[in-house]
Amino acid sequence: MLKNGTFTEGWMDMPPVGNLINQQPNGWILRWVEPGNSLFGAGDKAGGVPECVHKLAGQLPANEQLGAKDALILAGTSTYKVFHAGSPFGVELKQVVTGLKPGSKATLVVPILAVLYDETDPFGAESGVWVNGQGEWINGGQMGNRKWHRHKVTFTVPDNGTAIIEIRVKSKWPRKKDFFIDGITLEAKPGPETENEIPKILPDPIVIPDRDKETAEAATTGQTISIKVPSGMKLITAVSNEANTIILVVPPGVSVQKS
Ligand SMILES: [Ca+2]
Repeated sequence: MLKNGTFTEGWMDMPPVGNLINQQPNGWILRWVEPGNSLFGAGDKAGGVPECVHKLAGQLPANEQLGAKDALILAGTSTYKVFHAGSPFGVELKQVVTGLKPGSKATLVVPILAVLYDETDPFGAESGVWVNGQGEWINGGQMGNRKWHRHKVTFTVPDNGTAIIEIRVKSKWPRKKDFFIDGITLEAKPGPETENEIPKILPDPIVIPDRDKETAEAATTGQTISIKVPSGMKLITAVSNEANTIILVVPPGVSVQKS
């Protein structure tokens, strides 16, 4: 099931970027778009690395506490904040949830609040949520200023019982923007216990909305390779995004011969 949707279960410090030490919440994979790179496939580029940190209740004024009028905390005693004072940026939080009941319906809700600072461009800030590649961006004009927008994704759990969750925020202009994320919930049914099941190495689609999708689609399709596996050994396959490349992982003591 989903881990640490409340941002109360600790974090790991990321390698410093200058003086900045970002916090990767436990249970999540944090990444940001490197300055100079496209903001998730758009024509706009990141200009800086934003600060990605937990804000604890004690660091917020009374009106921003849990349950208060302008609450920035929706659950527990902390909230997750992503912000930059003057550079475009893009950030992703990702989590792979396994062990869900195949074929069942599940609902993910991700509340995100943007502080727009008098931004006039509705696309100046955007946020979005994807599950197994399905989802969409919502722009700042739709989100509103200092309002919790609850991204809701309802999906059918695939055969592998897995939900790849991707939460993204981006700021397009060299102007100040803050995002707060908290109170993430996944309503889902657990799958049957699978003690001896062969683990599946999952293809990671790295959902890239819009334009840079073609990298994934460039892979050659319709080809078959054959591989001979010694008896007593299992074969596990996965799909990668690398075109024209076959990656073979073998146990110790096994050598590979290319025919
Ligand atoms: Ca929280």
